[in-house]
Amino acid sequence: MLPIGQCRLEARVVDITTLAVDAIVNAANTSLLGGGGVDGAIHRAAGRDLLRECETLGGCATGNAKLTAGYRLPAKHVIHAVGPVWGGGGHGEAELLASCYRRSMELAQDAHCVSIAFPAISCGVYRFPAQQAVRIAVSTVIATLQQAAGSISHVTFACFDDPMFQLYERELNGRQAPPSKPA
Ligand code: AR6
Repeated sequence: MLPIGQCRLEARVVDITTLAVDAIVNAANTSLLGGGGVDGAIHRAAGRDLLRECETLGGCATGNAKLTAGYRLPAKHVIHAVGPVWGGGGHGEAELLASCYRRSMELAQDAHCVSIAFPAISCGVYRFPAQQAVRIAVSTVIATLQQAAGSISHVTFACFDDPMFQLYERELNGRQAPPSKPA
């Protein structure tokens, strides 16, 4: 658990579809019409009405995000973010991934969300190297929180497995302020 101002950041091994937060982020594709991985799990859990709303959105560019309702999910909203497909690192992948986290935080703040949960966007089918992706996720969320005080007071990084959780833990712990020395 890492405090940044009034906000707490934490990593958990958890199925993101079970979280009763204000917004969960989906690792979507540009069609926004569903797929495998976390996208498939979110659409299955939310039900057909989520797809119906997504069909009205006209897709989404890589690096951007769009917000829908959560329907049958315990989460109030879904923020569909489109991460980059890893192509070796020379195609703006890092900046596009950072943009996903920034846009998702902006949309969540605009919707007055207090709590938000992210999956490891692009780290599955899109093959983004996990360690670099985790560094980008944590640093971008922290930068967003530091730039503008908003509604968000709890950020969860939802990890599907323990190796991913360990990467987030190391990244979050590495940013803890060192304990102050006694005078
Ligand atoms: N809860 C939390 N994390 C999960 C869950 C879950 N229920 N399911 C998977 N993960 P991926 P991408 C983790 O492939 O790489 C889809 O077909 C998973 O272990 O879901 O951004 C879309 O439609 C991994 O760490 O997303 C796109 O076409 C992370 O979520 C494409 O995949 C992301 O893996 C997007 O690929």
